[in-house]
Amino acid sequence: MADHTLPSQRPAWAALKAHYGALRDRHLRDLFAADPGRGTRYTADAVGLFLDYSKNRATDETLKLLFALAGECGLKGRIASMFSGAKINVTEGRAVLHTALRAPKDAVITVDGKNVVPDVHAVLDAMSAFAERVRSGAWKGHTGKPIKTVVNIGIGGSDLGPVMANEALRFYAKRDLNFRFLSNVDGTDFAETVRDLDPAETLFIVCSKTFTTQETMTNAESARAWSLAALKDAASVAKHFVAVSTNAAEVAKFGIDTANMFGFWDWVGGRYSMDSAVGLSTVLALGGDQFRELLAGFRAMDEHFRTAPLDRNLPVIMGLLSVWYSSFFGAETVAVLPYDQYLKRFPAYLQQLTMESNGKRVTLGGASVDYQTGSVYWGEPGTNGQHSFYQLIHQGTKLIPCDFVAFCKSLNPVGRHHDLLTANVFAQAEALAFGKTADEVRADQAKAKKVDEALVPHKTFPGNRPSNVLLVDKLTPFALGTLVALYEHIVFTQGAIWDIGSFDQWGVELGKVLATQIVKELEGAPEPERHDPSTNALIARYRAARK
Ligand code: G6Q
Repeated sequence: MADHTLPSQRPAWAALKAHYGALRDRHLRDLFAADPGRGTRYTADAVGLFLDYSKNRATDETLKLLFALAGECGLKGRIASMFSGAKINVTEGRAVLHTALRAPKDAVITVDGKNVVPDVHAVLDAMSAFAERVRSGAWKGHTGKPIKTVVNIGIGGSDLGPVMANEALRFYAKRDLNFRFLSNVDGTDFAETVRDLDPAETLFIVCSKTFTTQETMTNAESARAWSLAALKDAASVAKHFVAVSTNAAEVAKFGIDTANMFGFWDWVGGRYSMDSAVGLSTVLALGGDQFRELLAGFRAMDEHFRTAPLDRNLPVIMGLLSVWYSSFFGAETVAVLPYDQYLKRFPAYLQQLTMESNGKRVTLGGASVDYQTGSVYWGEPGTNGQHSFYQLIHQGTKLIPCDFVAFCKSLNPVGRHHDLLTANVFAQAEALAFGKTADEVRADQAKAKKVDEALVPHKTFPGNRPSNVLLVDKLTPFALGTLVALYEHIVFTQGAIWDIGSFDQWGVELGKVLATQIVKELEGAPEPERHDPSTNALIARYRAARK
């Protein structure tokens, strides 16, 4: 029998609550003054990522209690369970094995008695071979021209990872192949995506695990019509459309040759799928070898997460600290601030990974939680964000823990740019933690001979705002793999402590069902009102406007 004791009923939780009372009013300035060694002691280094977590509102006692909570919640056992292929996605009765997508060829991971690793590698090999043909120009479109533009049609987990990876690894990509990503059911997305493309040189990847998602299938059908209008031959579909899916029957029905279908499995969740066949656009951009480098990065972090002691385990440390802020300090958000322009879509990618996974209000056993769970993850690349929302993080009334991601080396060294960029990371983390006291403001004023007491409160920075700094040598496919896997396992750690199901997403269902009904009411003959008064009135107004 699974133990469904609420984590809030566990001894370590009670101890943390008491400890929170004692620590709440202690300032990071005092914590550093009392323990200068924390600046180098509260660090961890693994698989090329260096984590400085010293600017967190935590002490040795906090960490001891958090690790005790992890022990009481069975974190280690849960990690082992995930890696073993156990069906830990209980509400869907599925294994959670994105880690198998990057397992080495000789690994054995069984689901329902079958080793899944050979199938993973067979798909990888097929993707690499296909990518090689497209990249070399050997794959020809219907009129004999090579492919110039690849359009990935997908949404959610079948879009956000590929988009993020396309941006993040652009430096390594084949530049004469263009990539576009079509996701929104808004016709504008379709129109703007294809407006200047030549159908004879365009390859569509219809990327959908289920091959039934309304947005993706609507876009795919419009793309097929657009392509056929120019190429005028049903046989052209096989040259200009390939599929990424688990649903061969629907793929064939659409007219795609199932020889050009790249499969994956029900044990890969959408938001954990960028390193499965969903990454086909990434393989096309990078080639098979560099995609394997990305997978090696994921795998290195997997091994670290699975084997490192909890107190040196990056995802565990970061996951536990985020629980500390969310469930004890009541912090509602986490800002992820990558100081690398290539990572501009990383926060958007993490939004889905974190919030679809841990936006849950009942435990695995179905009991309502009595603590805060998943945080709102958000962010923008630095330094742009500094000139926008950082004000609120520094001087607003909300506590917003920040994750800074920085690189020691730039992929595009230009003059002093990189030192300036990196100076800003360190400066922001320092300012957030230590702030500026009223006396320091007064001293500045005295020095400048511009004493103005009225301005002092406005210019005071309270500080005591926590952050992590992740420092990486440089952004490579391997490094990106480690970073994504880091956050996957942070999410896992949080979910394990909160005892919630991180791998289902029932919350997206209701809106989908209602939309399917409402679209009929928008397009068909008038029907009797069947919704609440607000929805009925909106439907009537839209119908009247469309007449
Ligand atoms: C991810 C979600 C969701 C999913 C999309 C696309 O974890 O389940 O974002 O990826 O709804 O689904 P399909 O790939 O089936 O089209």
